[in-house]
Amino acid sequence: MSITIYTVSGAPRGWRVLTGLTIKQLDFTVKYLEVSKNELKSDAFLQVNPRATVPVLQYGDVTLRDSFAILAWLDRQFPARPLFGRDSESAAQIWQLATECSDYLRAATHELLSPVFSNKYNIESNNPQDQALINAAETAHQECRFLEKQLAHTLFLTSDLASAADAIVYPEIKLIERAINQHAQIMDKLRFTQLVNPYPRLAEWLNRMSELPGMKQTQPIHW
Ligand SMILES: N[C@@H](CCC(=O)N[C@@H](CS)C(=O)NCC(=O)O)C(=O)O
Repeated sequence: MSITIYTVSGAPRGWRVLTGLTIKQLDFTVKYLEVSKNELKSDAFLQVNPRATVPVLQYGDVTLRDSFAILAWLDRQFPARPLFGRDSESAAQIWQLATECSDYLRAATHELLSPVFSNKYNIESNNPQDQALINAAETAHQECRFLEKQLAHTLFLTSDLASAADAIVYPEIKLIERAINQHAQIMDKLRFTQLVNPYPRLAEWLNRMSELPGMKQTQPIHW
């Protein structure tokens, strides 16, 4: 039996799962769907996931949607290299950071990066939409500061081993890095000139994560 993941290239929640699988060093196949071709709403995919969202995991008779559910299932099904720690304390620390990221960092990067990637801003105009962008950037900075502190004593976010928390945060920071590289002017105005300054530990962590074996395979196909 093999693991198949349905996702959209660059979709952060799908990328969480690809990262989790890579941390666990499991083999998997990816089926990329295209939003522009309405493939999430196709009859075939709605049979797989009536919510029309990615990621979805298929493994034999098992079909699962939702990035957290998939990561939790993977950890029970394949206990080696645990994503949720080996004891109650570390499991709670990992869940805490993972759900915080899902609640706060995901929202902040979405608010910040959607207009940036689609060039929908005019930062000089002082219109309310751009004020929303400035606010989103400030929230993203707040979350980056939080993660920078989190990395003060450990190689990964909750310990010296990569966990589900790292899998969930990784796509968000990669997307911020991508925006810094591709949309330097606007990101510079939003005080994201580079990641390494003012977030040196976060930048180092990003490299450490990117260098895990197999991680390149998780990169969005169009990058
Ligand atoms: N709670 C779900 C949310 C899934 C979700 O919203 N995925 C996004 C991609 S990151 C999606 O499929 N969006 C397509 C849409 O909503 O039309 C999870 O964590 O997997």
